[in-house]
Amino acid sequence: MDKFLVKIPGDCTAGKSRGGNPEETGQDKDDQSEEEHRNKKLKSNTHIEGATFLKEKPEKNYTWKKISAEGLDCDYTLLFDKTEADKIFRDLEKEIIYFSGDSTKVQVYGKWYSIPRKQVTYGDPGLTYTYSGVTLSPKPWIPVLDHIRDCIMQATGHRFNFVLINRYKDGNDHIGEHRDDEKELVPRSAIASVSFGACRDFFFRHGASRGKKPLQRIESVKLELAHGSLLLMNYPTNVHWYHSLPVRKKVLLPRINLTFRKVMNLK
Ligand SMILES: O=C(O)CCC(=O)C(=O)O
Ligand SMILES: [Mn+2]
Repeated sequence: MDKFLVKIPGDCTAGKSRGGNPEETGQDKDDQSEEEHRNKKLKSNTHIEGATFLKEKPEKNYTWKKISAEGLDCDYTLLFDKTEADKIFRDLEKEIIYFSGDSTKVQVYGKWYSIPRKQVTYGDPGLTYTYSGVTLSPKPWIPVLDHIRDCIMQATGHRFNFVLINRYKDGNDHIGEHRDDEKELVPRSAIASVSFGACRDFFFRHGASRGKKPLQRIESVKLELAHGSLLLMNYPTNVHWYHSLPVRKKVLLPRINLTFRKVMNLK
């Protein structure tokens, strides 16, 4: 398989770099109120809420790397420095309670399998998410997830109402090739993928390049998702490209990935 490695700031070996302008990412907004929020945020970091003046956290500058290919549009940055990422990782390990029992199985071609990782969803009340034949109801938001969600909002202008969390105990745990194309997702919405713990390889493969006799030879895209990183998958990435986190026997440490999504209430 032909691959190319996208060199990204703060990858598994590199140091952390900051600076730059989040406006340069050029991501589309699918919601006008988000756009307004972002414009307001840029004009001033002080706002009025009721009669109280609240000082928002100082704006951070992020160094964004654009990752693009035919039908693939992603933005990558280090969202948290090492100290903060370490603290969040510890909090997640303490606070997140993963699904057990039937919710830990997926259906593939009619057969049920245990997933090779732990999984759970958190989100706004009333939402549900069907993933590989399993309908997942979210647990209510908790402070550590609110904090990550707020930081994503600050960095990207996107507000998410749902998060799917995957915990990979070591390099044997993995996720197979798939697209995030569930019917509950708001059409054309971005997905924000935040990672903590072990740095892992992450692959994108174009749909036309899959299978024994691919229709086209489009180079795969390989990323390394670092501790504290954010990968923003913009439309139409998940229409054309499949992604996976393969087994890496040499990885001995755990990793937690959170994919923040905009989910519709289909009831
Ligand atoms: O662990 C990752 O980086 C990817 C997780 C993922 O693709 C998913 O939850 O849909
Ligand atoms: Mn996915």
